[in-house]
Amino acid sequence: MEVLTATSLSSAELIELEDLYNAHNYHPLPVVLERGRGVYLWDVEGKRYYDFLSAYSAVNQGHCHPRLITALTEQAQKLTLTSRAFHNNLLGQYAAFVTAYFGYDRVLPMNTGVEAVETALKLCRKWAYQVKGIPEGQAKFIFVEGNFHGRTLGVISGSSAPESRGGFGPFLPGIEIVPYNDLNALESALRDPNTAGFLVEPIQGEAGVYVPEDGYLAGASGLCRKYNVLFIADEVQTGIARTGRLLACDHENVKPDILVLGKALSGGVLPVSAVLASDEIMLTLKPGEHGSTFGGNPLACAVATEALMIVEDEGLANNAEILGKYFRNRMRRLQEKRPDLISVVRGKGLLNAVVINDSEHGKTAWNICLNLAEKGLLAKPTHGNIIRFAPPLVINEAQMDDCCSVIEQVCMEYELD
Ligand code: IF1
Repeated sequence: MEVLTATSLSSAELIELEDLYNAHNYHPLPVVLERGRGVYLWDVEGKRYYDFLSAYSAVNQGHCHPRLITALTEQAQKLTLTSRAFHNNLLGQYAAFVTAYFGYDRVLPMNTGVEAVETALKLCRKWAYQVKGIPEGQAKFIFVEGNFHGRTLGVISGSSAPESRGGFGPFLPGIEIVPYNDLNALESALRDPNTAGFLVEPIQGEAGVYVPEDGYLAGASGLCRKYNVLFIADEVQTGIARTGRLLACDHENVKPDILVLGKALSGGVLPVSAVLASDEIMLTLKPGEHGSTFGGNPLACAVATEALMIVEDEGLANNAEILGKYFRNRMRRLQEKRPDLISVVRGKGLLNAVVINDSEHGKTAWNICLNLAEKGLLAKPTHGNIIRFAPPLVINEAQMDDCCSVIEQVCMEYELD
């Protein structure tokens, strides 16, 4: 079998190869990327783009951040994986660092975001039976409408999206779905004494960057405390400075009982996720009851430590806060000029979305993204007509100004049918 190496195949030829030999579980924009640095990506023809998706907020520190690549390559020369059958010299140091960084007693290291969410749910069940005293097998979770927590059978069991659940049944029992941003609905569900945990994204990313009203997170956290239910924050996409604070929960000074992190925890260099919680919760798990081959591997520890230090050293949360406001102001001025095209501009920090008035479900938004790509800016619609704009948090004012001008030009030129 001829081994494919870096070749001079064109974008079209590479897309054709993917189409022939890859599962068809995505519908990407017709762009084939080969290199990234900071806010920039280059395709195989050498065309440069601004990245306004950041791999769904995994590349907050910018593509191929030199400090991350150094941490990765130096550690890769020493030791990449031992499994947890033995100790390694970095896990203890990383655990001490990351628990202090976020203010928790303990961390359980995993790899992908959904593994961390599943881990949080398993922890919550253990706590429900051992600490809260819910009868074995009766523990209930509360999820919210419009949630996205990953693609495993466990979390799609709590999804309200037909495209996430269709054809994958039967599902996990014991999950009640309540409306997002509705404290009354949450409280009535919390009254069930068998409720163990409430899982929520502080801002709903995939649903279209839904920012709940001020006070929702604090209210939900207070209700969970009142009913002795664990508040589980899925900050896989909103965490690590994306929304203008280290965590989206920080905007309301809410401290989740269980914090779920992923994506930018490694700056997009390799899959690293984490669950953080108190001793009371975390120590309900005994040796052999949960784990992962790669969880807590020394390569991940080295990279994640550096990724978090970069967030602090480069003031990425503050940059996201300032340039996010700048972006929304420019987009709201654009909306005033094209109210026929743009219906809503919303977001927090550098997690933003522009909702397009779409006649055919998603055609206009898709065409706008194709035109943006033509002009060197990559963004992709979610749920048809919502364009998510989420650049790496290292973007500077000049680059943001340049990108806003591109978006304004494309939208002002766009002619609705
Ligand atoms: C895809 C969406 C975003 C997440 C939150 C957990 C996970 C994700 C809040 C699971 C992952 C990714 C998955 C990826 C595209 C992207 C995505 F469009 F799918 F929904 F960001 F909005 N919690 N989101 O956003 O993390 O297991 O993927 O590491 O599946 O297409 P993961």
